[in-house]
Amino acid sequence: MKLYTFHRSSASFRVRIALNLKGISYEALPVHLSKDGGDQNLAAFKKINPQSLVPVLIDDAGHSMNQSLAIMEYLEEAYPEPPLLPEKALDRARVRSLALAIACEIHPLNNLRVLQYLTNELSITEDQKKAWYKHWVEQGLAYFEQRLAGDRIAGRFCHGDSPTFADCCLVPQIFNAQRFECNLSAVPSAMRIFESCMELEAFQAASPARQIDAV
Ligand SMILES: N[C@@H](CCC(=O)N[C@@H](CS)C(=O)NCC(=O)O)C(=O)O
Repeated sequence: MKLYTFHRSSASFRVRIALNLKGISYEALPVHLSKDGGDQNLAAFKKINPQSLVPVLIDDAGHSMNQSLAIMEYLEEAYPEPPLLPEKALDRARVRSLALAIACEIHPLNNLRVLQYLTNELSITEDQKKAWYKHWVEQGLAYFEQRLAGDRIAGRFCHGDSPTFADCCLVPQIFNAQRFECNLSAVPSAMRIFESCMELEAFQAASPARQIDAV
């Protein structure tokens, strides 16, 4: 398999974790998002994903797919072991809901192109940009924390004792939150789970610093 990825891209990070947890080897094809206008905006990459976003996975048979959660669903169906979704329908809904709380409600507001638009088109300052970022991350993670505490599902990870899609989404979001110096003291359950995940090689190997395009 081949994965178009960027070391700091949290959506790519989710897929890297899922691939590693499932033991699927892949070739990383780095797309430099922040270099001179961004390689994602080059005509050559637009042919691969007209949305100009990573990740994009090319499977063994050459099929191309984008959207990290859709890629993870594909991996789950095509490579069911080990499962990254629980068995029961209700539990699967919970895990997907936690994953989407990050992928749909936090991440899109703080994506590179959104931050660039705020700076370049709306002329906000660096401090205002950081305030925007922190606001949406801290608010989104507070909701996530409430769900974790309220649902009272025991275990080392978001749902029991094995990692799921929810953990694949949580860990990259915490990395980004740390990079932007968000206050994480209000999310102790999320941080406990983050630490548990980071004990696993699958998560460590997927982290930005371990990627071939890390600088
Ligand atoms: N919903 C998409 C989001 C993909 C996405 O936003 N990728 C970011 C990196 S994390 C990107 O390529 N950004 C390029 C840009 O903003 O120009 C997914 O989950 O795959």
